Amino acid sequence: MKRSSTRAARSSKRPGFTLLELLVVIGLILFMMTVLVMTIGNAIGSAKENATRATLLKIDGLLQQRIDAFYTNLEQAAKRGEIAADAEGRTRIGKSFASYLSNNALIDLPSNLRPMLVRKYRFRLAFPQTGDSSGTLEADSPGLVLPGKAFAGNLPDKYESSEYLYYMLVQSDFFGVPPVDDGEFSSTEVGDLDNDGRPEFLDAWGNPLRFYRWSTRIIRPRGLSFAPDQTVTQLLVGGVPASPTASGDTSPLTLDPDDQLSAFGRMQLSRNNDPAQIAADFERAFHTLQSYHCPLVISAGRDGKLGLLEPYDRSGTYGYLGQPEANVPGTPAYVLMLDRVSDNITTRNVKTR
Ligand SMILES: [Ca+2]
Ligand SMILES: [Ca+2]
Repeated sequence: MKRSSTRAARSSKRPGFTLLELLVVIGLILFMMTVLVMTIGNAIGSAKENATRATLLKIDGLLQQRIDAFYTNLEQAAKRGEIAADAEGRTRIGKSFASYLSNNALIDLPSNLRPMLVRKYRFRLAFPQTGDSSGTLEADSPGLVLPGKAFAGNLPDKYESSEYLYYMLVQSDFFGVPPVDDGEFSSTEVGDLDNDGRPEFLDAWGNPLRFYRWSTRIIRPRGLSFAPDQTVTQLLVGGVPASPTASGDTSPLTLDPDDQLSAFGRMQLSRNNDPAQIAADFERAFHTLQSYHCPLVISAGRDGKLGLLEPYDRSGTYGYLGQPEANVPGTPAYVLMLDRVSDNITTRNVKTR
């Protein structure tokens, strides 16, 4: 009797699961669900990355076409003597830049270097990234008001450079290059998220792209007196040789493509002037001296965080040149900046990723 009751007790336990078995099963299910969710999440993430890459490649091609048109137009203007006249005549560029240089340093600028300033000034006007209409040299686009609401009273925002990019490619005739048909871009690539009547380009996560005309602070986040930051450069600007090929060679990152001999950068502009002040003035009007640059269109990537200051930022922080949020390697802020920047997709790393 005792024996059979033990057997019955045993057999009644058999069909059930022990607590341990249940926990193992629940654990397995949770693990599989996590893997599934991560896989789906990654697939969606990669699809968005690919879509953003496609948008950037398209924009890059159209932008390059307009940059080529700009330089062709410039060469023609130079042949007609307009560039030299512009430089010599101290018209727009002469007046504007000279007002930045104390003691009218432009007078001491050798005449062969003056056309370079005219080129940079015209490039600035042709490729605006902010819309300050105050008419000062800081204003990228004096007189240019985009279709849509007027600028008056509008504070610059993160949409602005992308709106200008859209205007350049889709809404304006650019040195003989006709505007692109707006059907070229899908409804997910273009939007007006800030409701100001001016469309902007978006990445696949719905964030505005950013446009930097000269990205010299990405190359030199600490300014002219420090060496270029190879880490940030490699992450965002592909296709630039990172270091000298032989000792004694100049790093390509320290060369202005408009001034391969660094004639302007090395020159003592005026005997009475402080070279550091002139470098600061040049950076305020154009970009960091003796630095590689290229136009850059950037998506903040999957995390939606740019890691760089905004293209409209001219508050002494060099956002308009792509200044990273932190610039001293080894600090926690720098590590955070690298993390934010590392998933960004740009027109210059899109092919290498
Ligand atoms: Ca808008
Ligand atoms: Ca990011």
